[in-house]
This record gives sequence, C-alpha cells and structure tokens, in this order.
Amino acid sequence: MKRILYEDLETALKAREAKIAVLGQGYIGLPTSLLMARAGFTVYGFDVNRNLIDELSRGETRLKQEKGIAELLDDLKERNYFPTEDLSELYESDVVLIAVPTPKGRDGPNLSMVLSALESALKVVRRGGLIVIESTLPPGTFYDLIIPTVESSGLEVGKDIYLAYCPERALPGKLLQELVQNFRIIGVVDEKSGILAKTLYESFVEGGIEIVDPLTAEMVKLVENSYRDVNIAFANEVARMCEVLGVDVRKVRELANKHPRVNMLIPGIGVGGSCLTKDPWFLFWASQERGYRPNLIKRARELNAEMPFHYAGILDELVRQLRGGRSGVIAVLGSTYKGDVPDPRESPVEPFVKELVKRGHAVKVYDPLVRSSFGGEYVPDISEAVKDADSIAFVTDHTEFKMLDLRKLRKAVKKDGPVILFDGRLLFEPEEAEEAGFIYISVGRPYTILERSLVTIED
Ligand code: SAJ
Repeated sequence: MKRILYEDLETALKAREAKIAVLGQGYIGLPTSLLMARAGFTVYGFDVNRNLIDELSRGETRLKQEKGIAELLDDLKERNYFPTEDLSELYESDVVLIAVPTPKGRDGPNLSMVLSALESALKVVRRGGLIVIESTLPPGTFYDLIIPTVESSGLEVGKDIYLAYCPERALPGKLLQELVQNFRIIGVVDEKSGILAKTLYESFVEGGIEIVDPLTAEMVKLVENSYRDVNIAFANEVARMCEVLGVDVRKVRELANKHPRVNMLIPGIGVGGSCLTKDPWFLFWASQERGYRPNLIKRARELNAEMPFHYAGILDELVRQLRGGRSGVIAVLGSTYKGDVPDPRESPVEPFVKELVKRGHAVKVYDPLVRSSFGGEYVPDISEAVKDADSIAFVTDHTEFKMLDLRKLRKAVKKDGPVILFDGRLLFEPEEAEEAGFIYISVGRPYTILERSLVTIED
C-alpha cells in the first residue's frame, strides 16, 4: 500500500480531505462517522452486521431516538458517508477508527472484538496512516496488547503508523450533542500521533481536547463510570437504610442536598446500561491483578446489582400477603435501562422480571420504546398491561410514565381488590398515588404498610 507522509496526512486532516474508515456502526461508531462526514471527510462506515448495513444503506437508523442522527444520515449518505460490510472498500484509508464493543467476560474483559477490528485496521490503513481506538480499553491494554499487536505486523508506532486511544464518553440519549460538546482525551505514546488525532477530533469537537499518555486515558474513562456507579450505590445504600429505619429517602435526600457540598443521586431499582455495569469491573480486575483490591468499587457494583432482586422479593411478599399467599399478576412498566432511551442492554428490569416469574407471578411488561420483556409477557399498551394487575411496578423513568394520570391508571385496573403501585424510580408522590386509590410502595420507604392498613383478601 502506498505510504502517506506525516506532513501530507496532517495537511489532509486539516483540509478534511482524508479517507476515514470507522469499524463498528453502533452507538458510537455511527454518530462519530456522521460527525466526521459532516465536517467534510469521506467516511466509510464498516460493520460485520449485514442487517445493520442494509438498514443504513436504506437511510434507516436504530438510533432514531437520538436527536439529529436520522437527519444527518439522510443528508450525508452516499454523499460522503458510505455504510459497507465490504472490507475491500476501506483499502488505502488514511485513518481507521475502531468503535466496536468491549464486553465483560466472566472473570475479565473480552477484547476479542477490539483485537479482530485492529487486525482489520492493519489490513486497510495506509502505511503512515492513523489508527484511533474509541472502544473501552482496561488500564494497561494499550501498552501490553495494542502496541505489541501493531508492531508485530512490522509497523513501528510513531514512524510507520500513528496510534491513539480516544475513549468515547457521551451519554446515551444525548449522543450527538455530547460527542460535539464534551471535553475529549487523547492517549498516545508519541507526539505525532497526538497531533494527528487532535487535528482529526478538532474537526467536530467543540469541548476542548487534552493529550495524555494512554494509561491515563484508559484510567479516566473507567474512573468516570466507576465514580457514577459508586455514587448511585451510595444513594441506593441510603435507600436501603431508610427502609429498615423507617424514614422516607425522598425527604432525606431533599434535605441532605440542601447542604452546599452534598449531591446525592437518585436511588432506584438498579443500575443498567452497557457501561456502568462493566467499567467498574475492568478497573477492579486491572488493579487487583497488580496488587491492590479496590473493595469500595466492587461492593458498589454488587450493591447496585442486588437492587432488582431485593425489590422483586418485596413485591413477591406483598402481593402474596394481599392474596392470601397466592401469586398474582404484576404489570411491569418499562424495560429499558433508563428513561427515554430505547436500549434494554443490561437493564435491571431483566433480573427483576426474571425473579418475579421464578417466584410464580404472571408478569406483563410494557415499554413505549422497545419490545423486550425478559421472559414476561410483552403487551403493547399500558391498559392491557394493568387490566388484571394486583400490582403495577414502575421500573424505568420514561417521560410517558411521569405524565400519567394515576386516577385514570387506577380505573384501568379492572380487577377487584387493592392494587399495589411499586415505584422503582421515585416518579410519583406517595400522597398522589394513595389518593388515586393505590397502595404505594417505593424504593427507600418502609414497606410494612400492608401489615398496618390491609385486610387480606380471602378466596
Ligand atoms: N441511575 C440511577 N440513579 C441516578 C442516575 C442514574 O439509578 O441518579 C441509573 C439509570 O437509571 C441507569 C444507570 O444508572 O440504569 C446508568 O445511567 P446513566 O445515565 O448514569 O449513564 P449511562 O450508562 O447511560 O452512560 C454513562 C455515562 N457516564 C457518566 O455519566 C460518568 C456516559 O457519559 C458514558 O459515555 C457512558 O456511561 C459510557 O459509554 O461509558
């Protein structure tokens, strides 16, 4: 393959005339491809998933809930954004960007997709070109695995090939906006790779860019998500304490947050999504291997993962209490891992539903954005879901749910007898739900209410 000189690549990046290949057209690869195409580059979006490429070629995107993506795709497709599953179309790329997933294996990170993408990148990138990795890398991976893999192909980093780690840190639901506005970090081992990667990102990033060593970049990405996970775990721990101590966590949180240096997050049924559920483990494993065991991060992850089981247990107990020991019908509202984002990956609703089903309940699941039901029965609308319910569990904070009129919802339940409203995301005020005729149970609130106020319904 023809070599490109460093100066020529820098000029091409500045003039936005480089040919860029992006491996992986998912949550990060697609929006990043479109932003670079909008900046003027010729971008080939590669993915091994033929269906995804077919959809993109027709101008359809699975990320239509992400503001601006459908419009950009419509505008740029076949102009200077080309979705493809044919690696040969990527030959002679000046830049190859890797945006494939890094999943969690049983006892460690699974880097197989990153490494296979790196092999592909090495086949198609020009000698003298730039390879950028956006996929999450556990600390130490760039030095221990990425550089050796690249150099084993006969290319010297900083001379024959330029290499950078630029972890994505954009929030699902606000992807395009955050990819442009967030501060970016670039990890490199040589100055020229840093200059080239910075020139590339400057074409669409407005939030500032800092160049650091790759290990720092690897740490930053994982520390951010572990910080969030630990903070949510703290809120969840407070909620669990409130439940046994007999206090309402909402009031505790509201008043504690009036302190100028306290910012307690919102406790809930659990923490999901593809990042917070694995990044803390990547950090934990990497550190433990090298001699320090970060127990706080581990315990936070475990506590967050326990939450759906804890609430499934409570709901099981209360429904049975209501029904003289028998199981019941539970309407689960929401299945995505967070509100208004059509993403069910690692959703805490999955273990919640599975546990309820395991405990013998009939579970009906409704979500306005996805059809995942995790072993419960999927129903296409709320009234169908709640019709025969003994309990309605709100487990995702979709705007559609927050807007519900609880009186109407109560009327939509056609079954006789009391109905429990379980609020797993603190969406409603207890009084509002009780006035509408529900027995209100929520995260972070003592749940002995049934013993006090209920007459058990006999057969
Ligand atoms: N959650 C709570 N209580 C809260 C906030 C969130 O229980 O107060 C739950 C949510 O319901 C959800 C989970 O936590 O299940 C995670 O949601 P999130 O909005 O906190 O974060 P993600 O996973 O969508 O995106 C995170 C972001 N990281 C940080 O905010 C530090 C994002 O910036 C990263 O780019 C992303 O991970 C990633 O790709 O790493």
